[in-house]
Amino acid sequence: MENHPHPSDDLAELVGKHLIYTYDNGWKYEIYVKGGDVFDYRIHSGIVGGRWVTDQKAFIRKVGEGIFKISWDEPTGTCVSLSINLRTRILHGVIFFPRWVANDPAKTVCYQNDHLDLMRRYRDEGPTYPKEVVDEFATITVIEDCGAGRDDVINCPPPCV
Ligand code: FER
Repeated sequence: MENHPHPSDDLAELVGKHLIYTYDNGWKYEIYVKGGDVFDYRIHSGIVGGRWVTDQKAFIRKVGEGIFKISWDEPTGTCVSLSINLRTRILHGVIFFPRWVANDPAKTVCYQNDHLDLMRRYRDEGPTYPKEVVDEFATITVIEDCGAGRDDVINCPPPCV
């Protein structure tokens, strides 16, 4: 039994939200939280700008009032964990890129859902190490409540918002 309050089940404030944010290093990203364990995203700029993904499974947790974490492992082997504060509109992301992505990011720039086998092949070919860890804060510039389960929020490559 946990001996501390455990807010992780109440995702109502996050699910259905559409966010656009810009990292302090200039990289601009967009996510739509489609459900309690799934989201869509689009990358506007940065080393993998142009990449977009729908129905990515993730661990989504509430860790405080208005504060959430989304963590996942991509078919490419890139792992990401986002901490999102909806109240202060600040996000912190940690991205763990395998070496092959850091060396040649353009290989991952696509609508990933149409290339899942290729991404897994690249992942398995590697190299994986040394990982490139990117640890950055971002400013959330847009928070829009779209409601859960929509397929029309992120449905084309960037830029198209
Ligand atoms: C993010 C940082 C990185 C993000 C996605 C990634 C959806 C994914 C990068 C990749 O797969 O190459 O904030 O938000």
